[in-house]
Amino acid sequence: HPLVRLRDYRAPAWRMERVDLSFDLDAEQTLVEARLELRQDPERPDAELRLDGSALDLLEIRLDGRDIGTDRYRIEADGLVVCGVRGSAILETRSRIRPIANTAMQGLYLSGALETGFLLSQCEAEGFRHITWSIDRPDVLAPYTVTLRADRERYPVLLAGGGREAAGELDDGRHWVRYVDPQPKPSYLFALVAGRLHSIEDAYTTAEGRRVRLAIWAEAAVLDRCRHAMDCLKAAFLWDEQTYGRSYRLDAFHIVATHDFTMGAMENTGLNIFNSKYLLADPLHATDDDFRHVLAVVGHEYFHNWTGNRVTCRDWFQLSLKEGLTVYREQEFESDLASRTLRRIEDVRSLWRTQFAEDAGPLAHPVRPDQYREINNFYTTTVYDKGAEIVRMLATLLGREGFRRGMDLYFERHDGSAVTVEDFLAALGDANALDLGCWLGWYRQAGTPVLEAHSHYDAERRCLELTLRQHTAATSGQSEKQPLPIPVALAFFDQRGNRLPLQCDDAERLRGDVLLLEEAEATFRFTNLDSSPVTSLLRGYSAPVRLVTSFDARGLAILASHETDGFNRWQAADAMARQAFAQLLAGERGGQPFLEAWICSLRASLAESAIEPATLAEMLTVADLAALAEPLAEIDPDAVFKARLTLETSLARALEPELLESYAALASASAEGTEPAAQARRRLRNRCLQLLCVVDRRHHVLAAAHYTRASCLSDRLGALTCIVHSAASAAPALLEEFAAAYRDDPTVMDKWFAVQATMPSAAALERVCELTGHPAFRWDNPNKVHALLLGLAHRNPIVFHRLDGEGYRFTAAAIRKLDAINPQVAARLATAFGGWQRMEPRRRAVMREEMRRLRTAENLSADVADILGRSLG
Ligand code: DPP
Ligand code: ZN
Repeated sequence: HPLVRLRDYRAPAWRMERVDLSFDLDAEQTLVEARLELRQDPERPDAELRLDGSALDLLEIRLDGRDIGTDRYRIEADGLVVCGVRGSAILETRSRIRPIANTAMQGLYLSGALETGFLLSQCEAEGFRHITWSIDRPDVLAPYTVTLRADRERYPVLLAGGGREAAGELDDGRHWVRYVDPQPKPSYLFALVAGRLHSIEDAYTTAEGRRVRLAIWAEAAVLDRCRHAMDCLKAAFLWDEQTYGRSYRLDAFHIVATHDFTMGAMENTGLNIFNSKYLLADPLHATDDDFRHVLAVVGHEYFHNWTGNRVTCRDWFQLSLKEGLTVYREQEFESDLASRTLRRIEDVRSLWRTQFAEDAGPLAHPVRPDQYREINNFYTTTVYDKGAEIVRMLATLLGREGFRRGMDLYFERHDGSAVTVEDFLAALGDANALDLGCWLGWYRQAGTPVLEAHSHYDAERRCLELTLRQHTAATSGQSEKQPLPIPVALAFFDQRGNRLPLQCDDAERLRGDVLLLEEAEATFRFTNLDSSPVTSLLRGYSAPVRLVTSFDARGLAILASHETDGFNRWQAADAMARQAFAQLLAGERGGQPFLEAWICSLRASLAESAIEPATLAEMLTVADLAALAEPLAEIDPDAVFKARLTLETSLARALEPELLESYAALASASAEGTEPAAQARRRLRNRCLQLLCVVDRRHHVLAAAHYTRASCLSDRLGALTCIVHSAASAAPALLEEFAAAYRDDPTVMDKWFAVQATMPSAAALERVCELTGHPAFRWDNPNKVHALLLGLAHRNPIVFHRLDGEGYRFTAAAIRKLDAINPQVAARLATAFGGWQRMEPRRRAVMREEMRRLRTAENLSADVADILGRSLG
């Protein structure tokens, strides 16, 4: 694929002003008629009319109502050029596509078996060109009329975005339905679904007085599991009205669940399509985490209605404009409805282990990339999660009301158009009489800024000088880095854990509890402090930076017990654990002040009645291997594993009686409902059980009983994980029993695969290899591949990085096999090699060799070639 550059952007020479589509649907072959009303930019009279399209079998083509011959058009690899057209044109095409052969799942494809499955589409980012000829770019918006025709028996339900306008029967057992979506939209938001689906229905009356029909569609067998999603959907409608004053403006909102989806979900206007794992939830088939993920993703896709659909992106470089912003909105939605602290801890954990790693490796790119070869490879944690962090910082800077004013102006100015990150910053700035120009740096600059903090207390003058310094290391293609605006939320505590005043000499720069660092280095003086305070920095994780400071065990222990910001309380405990880990890794002998302080704090927290159980559960969860390895200059996975095991075992051993006591005290949690408080208690109880299983095999009996008595999947899976991951003798039998019980449940079987893929033992590789032949495993199903193969490559470092290289070879072979089926998924798997440069030399060499070999494979997709090319540099 050619390189596409942001700086080469030009507005389209031709636009589609209306799109009329009609489909004769069938899994084996579908006929697509497209009628496009096209208009040329009068400033560019010489621009040829070029339409995007690939793998389309063109049957007929008419220009302004007349057939045209091959002398008037030519078909290229990925497009169709019509010659000699000026001003305006009506182009009609008729083409044939083969949904059943579409294993890449972009465009129109089949979910499930030929006889029983259903047809659905996925168009973001460039899937529409696999359905018909069009101008397939996000800055071309048009109203759509869509007519669907199909056999009534085989495809009783026919859905598309917009309002259902008419329907009827055809004489040969077929029927038709017509949808009109009058609100201009880009082609990536087009969607259709056809098949035997069933729905649950509800309604929501908006603040603007519109009654919206809500429907969730799924296979009959799982319909009951859609209730939670329906509740979440109504909550999302309400939340966006209350928080942003934004209502839905169409008459119907449909969601369809499928097991066969490359992404998590898709926000098509009026017809969202969801991966089942983010939609279906009941206590027997979904974990508590699943319940929260459904809430978050249903919210996310709904919020795209305003941030993404009504205001869309000018080009794909601006992807974070909709994704970063919508992830931020989703985070706040979940935080308001469930646990704010838990969501924040989870987001930051994932940012550290995944985004920081991406930003430190050869695949690093700015939140707004400046070039790409394959846009599908830019649906990354950087674009999504770092993008969300930028929006969060802006919201912190502007305050609740200022941010809302800015968003109001953004919607007011840009509803119905395709815009850029600059437009977003301008709206937020203009609404608050601020120039936010320097914030563009966060979108343009790759790499994680390091924030160094040093403080000096002057007892005589009762003041503290805090020096903050920032720098960002060079990343590939970007050697010069600028200082960025960094909001640092902070608090001071005394030795007994009481809050101390926060009075800054430079009052201008302290707003509430937030200091804004704008330059490479600045020193701030805080006064009126009777003693040297314990400083709590980056409260709520106010900026996505790597904090470097001289930690002391005493200070961290005070924060881990007394910080009133739940996130920073957790962060203090995590920092102690990381310091202890570093000492263990370095093989330091003698006293272990951090380890002791950490255990002591957790013992006290376990005894505390006021602490939120979810926060406590997270404090008891040691960072995973990837998160612990991430800050290291050179990684030896076996050494990291060993040090982590020692750390966790030390904790579990020291707290065994307390863990047993808490476990027993929380006994009733299993049978409680799914509201956040009950979920949090179960989380804590499962956490206690996991630590107990680490410390002593005696406790496997407890885990076995936990499994048997479980009245929800969270507990059952929690127990299964404990047993399998601690290699208890009961593991094989229990795994078999679990598989027999959930054989027909794809979403639960995914978890069964994942538990085995993440077994902390080198032998997991042979097991995973064997599981690729299990009847429930399918190479053509992205969820199965995620659970088993990405589970191993991305979430099981000691197996992926086996010193004998077998983990790499197995994964490389899997990439080759998958690439022929679904290149997007294969490319995701290939990013596991992205961290090669920081591995110790032996593994580094093998990884590079494996990538080089893979690169020479025949028929490599553009997706995988792009990842390998950038990884190797
Ligand atoms: N469907 C994906 C998401 O919502 C891409 N837009 O993030
Ligand atoms: Zn999204």
